[in-house]
Amino acid sequence: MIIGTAGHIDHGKTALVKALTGVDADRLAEEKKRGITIDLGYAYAPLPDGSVLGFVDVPGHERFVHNMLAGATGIDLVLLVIAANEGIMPQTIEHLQIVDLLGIEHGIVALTKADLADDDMRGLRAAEVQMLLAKTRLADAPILPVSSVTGEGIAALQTLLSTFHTARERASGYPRLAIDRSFALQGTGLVVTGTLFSGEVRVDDRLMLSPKGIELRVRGLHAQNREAQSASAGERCALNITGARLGKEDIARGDWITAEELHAPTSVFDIRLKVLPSEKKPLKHWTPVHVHLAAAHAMGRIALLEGDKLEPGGEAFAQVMLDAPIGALANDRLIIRDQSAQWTIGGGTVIDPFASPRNRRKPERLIRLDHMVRSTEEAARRLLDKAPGYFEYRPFAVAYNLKTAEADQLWRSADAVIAGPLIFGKSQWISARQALVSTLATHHQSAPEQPGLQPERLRNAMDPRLAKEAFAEVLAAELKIGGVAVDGPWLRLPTHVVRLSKDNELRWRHIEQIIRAQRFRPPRVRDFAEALDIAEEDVRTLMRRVARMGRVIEVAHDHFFLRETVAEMIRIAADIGAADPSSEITAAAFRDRIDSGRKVAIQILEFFDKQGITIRRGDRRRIRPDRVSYFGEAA
Ligand SMILES: Nc1nc2c(ncn2[C@@H]2O[C@H](COP(=O)(O)OP(=O)(O)O)[C@@H](O)[C@H]2O)c(=O)[nH]1
Ligand SMILES: [Mg+2]
Repeated sequence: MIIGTAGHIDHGKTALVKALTGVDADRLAEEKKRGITIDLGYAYAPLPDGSVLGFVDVPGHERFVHNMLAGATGIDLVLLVIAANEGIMPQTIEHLQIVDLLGIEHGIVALTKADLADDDMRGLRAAEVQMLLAKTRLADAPILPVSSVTGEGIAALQTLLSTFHTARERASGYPRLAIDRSFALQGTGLVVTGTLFSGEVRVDDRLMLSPKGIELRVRGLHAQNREAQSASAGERCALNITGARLGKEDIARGDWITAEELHAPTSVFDIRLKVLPSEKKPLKHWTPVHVHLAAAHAMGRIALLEGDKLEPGGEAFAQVMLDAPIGALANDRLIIRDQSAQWTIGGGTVIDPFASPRNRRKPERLIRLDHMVRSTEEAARRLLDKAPGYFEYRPFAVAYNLKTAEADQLWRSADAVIAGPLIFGKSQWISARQALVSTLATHHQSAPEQPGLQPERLRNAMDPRLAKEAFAEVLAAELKIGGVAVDGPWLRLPTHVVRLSKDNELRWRHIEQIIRAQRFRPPRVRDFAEALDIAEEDVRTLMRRVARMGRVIEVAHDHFFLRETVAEMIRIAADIGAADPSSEITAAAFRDRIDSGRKVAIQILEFFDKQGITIRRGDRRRIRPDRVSYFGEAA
């Protein structure tokens, strides 16, 4: 278990840690000289049962709240120190607010310097403290008078601490350690210390310095101040690390050491934000702030997602936009302080670590965030059950720090369908596929002359409309089982054949008779338009439709031949070639055989060239025997 001190400067935090552990946590020369704590201090106390209590001693001066914050994340229990002679002071309140915003649930209040207070004073302090704690998570925290000078209450406090055993929520998942200190040791090399937030670290593990993304290996480790082969979530660790591209200057407080899988730097993330009730003014949209997350500290802005301001004591979804990326995952706690780093505005919990400023205030986005403000299982279930019913599963697994096996287990129990990079709720998947097929069916019914719909048109016609990636997966699944067929650029149901409308069917029958009778010399579109007294454009559209049905071929512009006539003309060309000593097909011979004009004969031969039925070199043209039945059987 890790215990952190909190409280106003000079109230006896460091003296109390020394009384409990024998260790003077003020380690810097300047700290010793000035008698104040500036940076974090660490101390350990072995317990009779063999376990070890770890202490993080923090500075109480308002100027060093950023250091206090780096120490306060990752603690299990807060030792709130209040001097009995002075009582509640500004940083007592700020530290308590921070601890409460960080979600730390266990605490003990040490009324220090008890030797300087009589019974009346102690009673008064205890009453004041109870009032202060009343609205926080620590409302029921025990209050204990202690003195580091006389030793009063120290043994009682030790006993109380040893009875606290808190279980870590995140023993599972990949390892993630928040670095609060780094240094180089002669003969050992690089050492980092910090709290392991999740998972396990073992000697020889290959991990990553994040967000910088530098690979490293664990050469050795200490857990709770003892040499060990492995450390688990909730323990303070010192890791001896090495990496080909890793130098001391690469490592800073606030960096993470993580499994490669969790290395996912982010500078835009959505949070559930609480503004402290003690704030004087509402928090405005786009306020510049300092953001503290685990041991990291960054500058950025707060975009409010619900309304343009958030009243003191209020809570809402917000988006954090940082100047530089950090490592943040779902459920991480963060504290925001004002731009000049003078006071704490509020804090919150990361909901979606990989957000985007695009459409951030859209209702769908807020609903999605609302689904995600829950346990991992519940979030997954809601995202899969409720519209749109699909999401990218890899970022989700990273956000919630799920190992592959843990994620697979979750998807199995949610009865979900994995499709490419997406995961769909079963019923959402089924209904999306049905919607795609039925949308096509509806289209065919209302437009029997159309060959089908192009993919993007189909996507837009669907209700509800799927996002592009989701549509692609649903379509791929239908194509695979043959639920949908492709015709060039068109999608259609496999049963769909282009049919002419009644009017067009009548017109076509009339035209067909003429084309058939004229055989090698069919009239052109313009001729039919005149004969039938309809617009040229309408004849052209009709003929193209009939062409798509495979009944006629547009040999030259606006000049359609029956399919079987084209097949017959290919046979004629083949005959000419066969009869010629050098297999040559001349335009003159071809014209004679089809009894047509020279211009038309040449157009037909050029059409054959384009289709690869004949090959033309210079003036010589030959048939390709393998293409003779390209247009089917002759009449
Ligand atoms: N009389 C008395 N003085 C104390 C006690 N604990 C600490 N002090 C003194 O208070 C001053 C500040 O103590 P320190 O532990 O550095 O406070 P911190 O700033 O909260 O870490 C020092 O001069 C200590 O000697 C106590 O229990 N009784
Ligand atoms: Mg101190």
